[in-house]
Amino acid sequence: MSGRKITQIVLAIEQSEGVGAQVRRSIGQRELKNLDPFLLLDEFKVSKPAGFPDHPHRGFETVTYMLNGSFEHEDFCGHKGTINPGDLQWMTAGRGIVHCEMPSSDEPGHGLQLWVNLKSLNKMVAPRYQELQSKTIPKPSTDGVTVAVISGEALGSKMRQECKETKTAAGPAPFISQVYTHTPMMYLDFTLKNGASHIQPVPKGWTAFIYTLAGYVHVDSIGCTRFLARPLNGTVQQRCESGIIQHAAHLTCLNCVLLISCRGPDKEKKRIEPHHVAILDDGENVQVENKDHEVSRFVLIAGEPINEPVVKHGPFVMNSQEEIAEALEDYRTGKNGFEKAKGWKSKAVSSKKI
Ligand code: FJE
Ligand code: FE
Repeated sequence: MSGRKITQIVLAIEQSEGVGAQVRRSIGQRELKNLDPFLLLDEFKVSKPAGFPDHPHRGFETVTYMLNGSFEHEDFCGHKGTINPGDLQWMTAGRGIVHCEMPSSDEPGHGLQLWVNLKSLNKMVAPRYQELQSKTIPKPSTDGVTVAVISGEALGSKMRQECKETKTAAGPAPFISQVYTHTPMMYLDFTLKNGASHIQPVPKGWTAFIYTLAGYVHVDSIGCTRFLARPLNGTVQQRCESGIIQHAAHLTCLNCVLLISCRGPDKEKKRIEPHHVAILDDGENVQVENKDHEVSRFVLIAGEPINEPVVKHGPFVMNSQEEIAEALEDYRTGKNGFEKAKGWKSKAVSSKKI
């Protein structure tokens, strides 16, 4: 059994998106663009009247997971609903969706939005929604480890045994997610109490990462190349404890960051702080451990690489420049899936909520 190790840790940088909204972007920021099949991961915390008014998507799926507060959505086909804490919306944009995503609670809407690529064959499928309410998401728990199983399977054999013993298992195993994903994927939301440790199987060959929400989590790392992204107006607050700084460079991205990579000892456990993404190397499983007093909360996301060219232009993600030009033209003229886009305005926008 080979355990996966961290190869890179990157801080999610806060930036403005939509209208007046702030997101912490991890996957999709400059240092993390090639994480096939993942295109973007934003941790959003958005209060009214800010939000993400009418915008299109084509060629991928958006997965919106609410942590706190609520979001309302509405699309150009009249599909609408509310995503409440613990609920999840798995939206396959396919050939085209135009929609509006706005906070609907008085407290800020706080959650994660992941963009998962679709392979060429599926880019133009009909749009589809899978909406999971928190109460339908399995949340097995054992030895201080609780997992919300959004996609994939966790604590499988152990829970299966326990269910049998207590004769509570009726029908399909309750800890396997009911989500259908075009791209084979795992999406697990972990809560680890102090001292809890867990070994999670992750299919070999899949791209995998951890994104931390609260507390700290320890994970094995290889002589880790560590990218510390910090605003330039402050000094670098953190250094690779025992590492040698190999390279330091200013990046000319929008909100200028300082990038440092360094090598540490060849085998050690790294402590990951909140709002960081930790990229894992290949292997059959990953060991996660909470050695601190605070409760540790993080998501573990993995997926099978698509291995096709990726051409991204804002909300359109296709395989070539030509297909991007087609998407822009289809959206502009209301063709090939964007028929209902012509003249459509969400209620939120037309009633000038924003
Ligand atoms: C988008 C700019 C955007 N992150 N997190 C450009 F802001 C968006 C967009 C979002 C988004 C929405 C939610 Cl609910 C949460 C997000 C970006 O809607 F799609 C493009 N193209
Ligand atoms: Fe959207």
